[in-house]
Amino acid sequence: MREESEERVAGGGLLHRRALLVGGAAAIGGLITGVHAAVSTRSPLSMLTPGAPLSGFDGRDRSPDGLQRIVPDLPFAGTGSSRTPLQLLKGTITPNGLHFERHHNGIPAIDPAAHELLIHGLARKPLLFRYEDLLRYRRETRILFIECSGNSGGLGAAEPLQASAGQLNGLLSCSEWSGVKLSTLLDEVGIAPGARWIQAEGADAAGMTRSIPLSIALDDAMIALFQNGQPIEPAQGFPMRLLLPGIEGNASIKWLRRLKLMAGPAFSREETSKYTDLRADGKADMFSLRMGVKSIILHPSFGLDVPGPGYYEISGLAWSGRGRIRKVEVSADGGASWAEAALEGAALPHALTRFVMPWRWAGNPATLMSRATDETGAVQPRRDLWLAKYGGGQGYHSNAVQSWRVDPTGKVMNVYA
Ligand SMILES: Nc1nc2c(c(=O)[nH]1)N[C@H]1C(S)=C(S)[C@@H](COP(=O)(O)O)O[C@H]1N2
Ligand SMILES: [Mo]
Repeated sequence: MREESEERVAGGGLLHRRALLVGGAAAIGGLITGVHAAVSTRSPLSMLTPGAPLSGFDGRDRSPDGLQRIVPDLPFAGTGSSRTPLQLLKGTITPNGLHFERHHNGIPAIDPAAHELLIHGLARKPLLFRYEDLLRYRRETRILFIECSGNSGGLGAAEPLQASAGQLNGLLSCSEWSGVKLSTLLDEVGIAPGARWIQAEGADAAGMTRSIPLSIALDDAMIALFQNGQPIEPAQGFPMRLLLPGIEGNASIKWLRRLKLMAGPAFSREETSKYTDLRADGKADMFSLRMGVKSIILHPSFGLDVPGPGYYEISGLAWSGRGRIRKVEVSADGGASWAEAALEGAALPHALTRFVMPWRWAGNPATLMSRATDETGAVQPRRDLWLAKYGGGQGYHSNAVQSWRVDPTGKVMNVYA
């Protein structure tokens, strides 16, 4: 696509918007990437030393309004996770300073001018892309959630944990992400015959690697560069991360430096020893990548008690790795009866959707539950049915219904109903 195919639509150099479809500035303004990779996979410094520890709020301990990530006491500063205080937020977007974090060896400090993304393996023409190259490609912008597959793993505990909704479920955040479609870059390198998987590697000291099927990479995978309008945060993978809509967070490799086209998966640590699902029959499922349909009630919830009988709005979030939320039902009698909640705003695919249910509380003990259904018809399972599918200790992909008990004083507790 060069000048001959450009169509002027008005004076002063305006071009038909069709020009955007062919790849943006990178394609029209002349290919500025296309440095043929002199395949050097020498590890950058950021891979050789542990990175910085979990952030507080924007690196500070506490914001004036008390909003901060939920940060645990950890024996090792660089590995672990902080959580989004979901119960204190409205709407569906997570402010950048409150995005949950999961680092396996800290946050690397990466100079965007020195960072390169290599795409190689079963590629016709392996290429290195600099950050500034990627900025020139046609961008897409999507609102997407990221959920760690270890989120809500505490639901498997023998006794219900008494902790806030964010503490229990806050390995979940949702942002507006802008970046380059991975399929655009794969088009440029040219996929060689036999390529079926892509192995992605981060430039952190964990050298995180995950394999994803090529079908996902070609469908809706993105190289994210912006998070809610700003360059993505260091904690979220600055200068670039892989972002796989609806897929378990672990596979969205941060500080992305390498994508290798392969015939099969790499069977890395994170897809064999970790992030597999032990079934009740003793076998383990690997590559169970898509997150299930799920919802949580955030208000009322543990720590957000009900002051006294009266009118309230039960509110929470629902989402699914398989697309849009179709409906959310709420029960106030422990699952004996259910009714459909209102959805706030449009239900976007692979994004958080807020639900609201009006509630007149008479002051009797009440057990609140929510149950989401997605556009494929999948329904969030009951806890006992979910547990029955798995062997002991399973903590990944927990999407079972959670219950809050409101006692006559209005105190809210986590219960197994
Ligand atoms: N390079 C790299 N990518 C990574 C990780 C990591 O430790 N290193 N953690 C993964 C895990 S387990 C999750 S859940 C998500 C978390 O993304 P976030 O920290 O932006 O919330 O990043 C994934 N990508
Ligand atoms: Mo994770």
